[in-house]
Amino acid sequence: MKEYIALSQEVQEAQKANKPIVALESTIISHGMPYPQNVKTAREVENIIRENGATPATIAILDGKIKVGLTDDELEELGNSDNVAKVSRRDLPYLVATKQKGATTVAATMICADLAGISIFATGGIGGVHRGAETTMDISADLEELAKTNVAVVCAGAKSILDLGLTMEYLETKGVPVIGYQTDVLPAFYTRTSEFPVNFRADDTATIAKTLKTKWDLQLAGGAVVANPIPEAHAMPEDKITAVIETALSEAKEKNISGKEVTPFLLAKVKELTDGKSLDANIALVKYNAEVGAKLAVKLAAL
Ligand code: PSU
Ligand code: MN
Repeated sequence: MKEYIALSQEVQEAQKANKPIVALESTIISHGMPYPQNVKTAREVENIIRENGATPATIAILDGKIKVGLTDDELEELGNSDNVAKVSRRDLPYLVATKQKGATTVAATMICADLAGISIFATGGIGGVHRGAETTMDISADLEELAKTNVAVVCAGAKSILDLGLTMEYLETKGVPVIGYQTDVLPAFYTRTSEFPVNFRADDTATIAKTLKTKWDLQLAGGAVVANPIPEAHAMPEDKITAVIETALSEAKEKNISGKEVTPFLLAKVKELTDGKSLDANIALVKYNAEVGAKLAVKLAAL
């Protein structure tokens, strides 16, 4: 295993000292935000995790290794190159074997975090069941990973580029708990609410930590979604974002976008159509997820 994984100095030290660690994905850096905001945000997110008592571990594929924790130079390299592959479960071995640059999705980040013994992961939003999936079968590998890999994902729910109702159904079938942090309903990324209730509400991170420990003690394999709404001050007007998403979806259809390109295409369109306002919201919610993720990791490590 050592031949494939390289832990940063900081992550190694945290592990030795039994300190809480929070995993971070890199698709959001390479395919979710433009340079240089992506690198700046990634650094700020790492610092928020440190300020809240945990150690950040940004995960990516570089030099034929799964890197768990990146140096400043590696972060820069990842955020400022245009030949970085989007890596999900199926892509991981090929990218490592051929020593290409890869940014990990939620699914791949969960796999790598688990290999490194990290069980809390903070990000923006998860992939899910796409609208029209009953004919396209476009269902993110993130959901299958949540079904089997023991990592909890702190996120702002999922964007309504997806079918949130079908996403909730899929998670239910796979036995993945969706825990609302201080919310009764699934947040929809840019907005704090959706019409779909979460499975459980928890108003403090201690309750979530205890639930996760119980799940894994009982050998109920798989992760959990910790759904944390975007802070009120940064939320976007619902009618505006709904209209933008409709436009993005119809353009994707017109252009016959398919496979792994669908999500990045929709994300970029939404950003373009909101004149960057969606980017501000995106940055704010990721930072808040990092804070809650760090607090949760601290609580879990204490159990
Ligand atoms: N949703 C977002 N922002 C993102 C992603 C999803 O709001 O950056 C990224 C994540 O890395 C997620 C991936 O794991 O897209 C899902 O891609 P797909 O739908 O192709 O599985
Ligand atoms: Mn897909």
